[in-house]
Amino acid sequence: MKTTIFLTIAVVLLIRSSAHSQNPTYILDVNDGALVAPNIFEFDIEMTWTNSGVASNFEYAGGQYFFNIDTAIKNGGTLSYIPQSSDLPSNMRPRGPSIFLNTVTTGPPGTYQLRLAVNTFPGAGSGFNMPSNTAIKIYRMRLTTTSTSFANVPINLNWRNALPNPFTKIFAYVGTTNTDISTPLTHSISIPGFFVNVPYTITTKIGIEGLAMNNVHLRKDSVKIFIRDSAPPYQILDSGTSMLDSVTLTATKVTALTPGNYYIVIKHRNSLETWSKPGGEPLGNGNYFYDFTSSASQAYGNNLILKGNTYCIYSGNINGDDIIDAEDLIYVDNDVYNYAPGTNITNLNGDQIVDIEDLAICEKNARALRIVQWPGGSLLPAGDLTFRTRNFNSNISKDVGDMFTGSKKTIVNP
Ligand SMILES: [Ca+2]
Ligand SMILES: [Ca+2]
Repeated sequence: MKTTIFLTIAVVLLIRSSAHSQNPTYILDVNDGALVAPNIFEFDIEMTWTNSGVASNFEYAGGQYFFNIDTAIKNGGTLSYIPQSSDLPSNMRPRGPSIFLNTVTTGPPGTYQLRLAVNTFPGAGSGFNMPSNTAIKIYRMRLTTTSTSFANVPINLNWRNALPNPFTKIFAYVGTTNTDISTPLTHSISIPGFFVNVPYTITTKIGIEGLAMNNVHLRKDSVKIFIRDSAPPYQILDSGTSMLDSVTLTATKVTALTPGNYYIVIKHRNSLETWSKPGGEPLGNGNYFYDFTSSASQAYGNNLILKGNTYCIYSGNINGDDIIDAEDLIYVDNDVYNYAPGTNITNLNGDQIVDIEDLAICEKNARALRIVQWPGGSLLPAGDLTFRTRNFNSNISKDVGDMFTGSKKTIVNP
């Protein structure tokens, strides 16, 4: 009997102790970094409650948030650190954003502190109830330099998590007690590489078979330049339309992608989509030049044709899919028959009319069944179709040996 009473008391104490002393746990993360201008960088500070069901609640009482960053990013200008949006009610937001130059006693030489001081504690019962497993934005912060751009060096953003003061601390009402629940091991920075990227220019030199004559183009034309991941599924990470100069044969694309290997992919309105050579190109270290005209091997699968001294991408892909075949040839043939003007997409050589010269280019490539060469194998990803010039009904068999007698295809989405 005595033992039973003792055990009962022990269990009751254990339950009471458990219910009242379990701290909430959380992840405090920096993410969604974005260079919104060459001299403006923004990022989110987010908190997520991670032990719902163990801790009965997470009543956020307040927090102070401190980072170190490399001073060199200011690029000769002066930095400012300004809060943007927050999910917290205004009285719960950290205050007094400021920048402090570290000394030998406060931090590593050559670093600034980014500071956000604690809010006024609201009192138990008046704190902010964190939802379970849902990221709450403490603040989106904006870092600006008065220089025209940041220096292209790593920002080296790191949490200040330990002495010397000041460092990051999080408080919650546990029961009714305002409690330091800080766990530096769950403070993270989730911005891959976390470089401040000054935009840089990719210049591509491109020959287009139909337009090329004596190593220049008969006229200017626009091309689309895609920057794609070098790893499967080779996602499009950036893209743009650029005018291709008829003399220099160059077109440019400005990007701020983080340093890494990427494929450069060219699409022209009536030519075959062409990828840069296997392995991808090391972008992100300043301006970059890529020459599709210097060698067949500059294109994935050597998918270029020499015209004069210029390697060119194949012309004659009228419907914008991944092959030059009878479907394309039928369109050129129809327009030749109708004396279509040079503004037509079937005009491959850029002169004033669709005629036998255009037909000859398309027929040569259709007979060879020129197809897009890329690292993923045969067919391009379905998503690429959104960039196609036209979509055609493909339910009609391709009759290579009898190209001129095929029936005209149905335009599904002209
Ligand atoms: Ca085609
Ligand atoms: Ca023509």
